[in-house]
Amino acid sequence: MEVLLSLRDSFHKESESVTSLPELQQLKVKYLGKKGLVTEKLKTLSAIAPEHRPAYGKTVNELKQHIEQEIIRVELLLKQEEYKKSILTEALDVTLPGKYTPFGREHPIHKVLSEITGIFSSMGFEVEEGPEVELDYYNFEALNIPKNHPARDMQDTFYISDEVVLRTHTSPVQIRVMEKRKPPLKIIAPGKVYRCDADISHTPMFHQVEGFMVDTDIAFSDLKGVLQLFIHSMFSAETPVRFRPSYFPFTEPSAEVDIGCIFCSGKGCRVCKQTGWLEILGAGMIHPRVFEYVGYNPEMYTGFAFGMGVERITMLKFGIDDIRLFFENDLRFLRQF
Ligand code: 2NL
Repeated sequence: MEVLLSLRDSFHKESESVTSLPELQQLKVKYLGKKGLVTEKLKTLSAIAPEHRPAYGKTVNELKQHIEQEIIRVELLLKQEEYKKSILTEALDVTLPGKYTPFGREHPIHKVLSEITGIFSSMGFEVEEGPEVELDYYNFEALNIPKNHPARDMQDTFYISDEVVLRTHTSPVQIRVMEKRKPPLKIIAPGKVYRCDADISHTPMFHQVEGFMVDTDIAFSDLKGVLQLFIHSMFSAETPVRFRPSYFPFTEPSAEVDIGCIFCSGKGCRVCKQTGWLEILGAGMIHPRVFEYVGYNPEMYTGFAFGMGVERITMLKFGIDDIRLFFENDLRFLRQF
């Protein structure tokens, strides 16, 4: 019994000096482990005189339970200590100034692209997209651009193979839509296009919005009305608009659309080359041969189509004279929009 009492004392002395959880674990093994000091005492019960055994056994068990409880208590204390320490050392100072994270913003080209599609959406046009790597058939053939047409020249088109190109306009999107669906259709096709060209007014990739409308009796006057409304929404309701005869293989008749120069109000300046007018769009009535390619009866349907370069419109809108600024990603330029 005295041995048990001194075991209890020595445990208390040791447990008081424990300063970490691993040390406590070692102490636990020392007393309660398989070969622990208390466990040994239980194993040697048979060496005790039979009349003392019940009392001895009871005391050993009480000692064991006491040590178990003590270990749990000390463990809790140590954990609390550790937590307090971690609060002090890992504390987050909420009064420190935050790290500055600059906001990004929409690229000017994409802003204008969204504005253009927004105006046509409000007129009831649907927005369609299509592949940038396109078959020669959709990019040229079905648009009535013959095999020997200058627009097909190696200089202008990025060829992937004999039959595959990077699209040079978004018209192929419209051909694909017409192949799949029957009129009436009012569609715009915005997106990236590619031409093998690079100088102060050309980049190998740029953006276009094309659009078309097909039904049983669409007239040139519909084209004029839609484009005039677009221009007045995009620039100002007072902007003069002029339709000038032109030529595209996929429209007949064709027109180029000018607006009164927004820099000199038509008086003549460097930007409009003293003409008082700026060209912003190409358009026309869809060529009957294009309708034949997509399986529409040209006797039954008519339609108009138009195309514009987004970079060009953005440059005119903001008075930018070098297209390459859009692609250099100089923040001093981009932050101005
Ligand atoms: C321009 C001129 C134009 C079209 C694009 C078109 C599309 C189909 C059928 C007929 Cl599917 N035409 N598109 C028509 C006239 C002009 O773009 O100067 N673009 C920047």
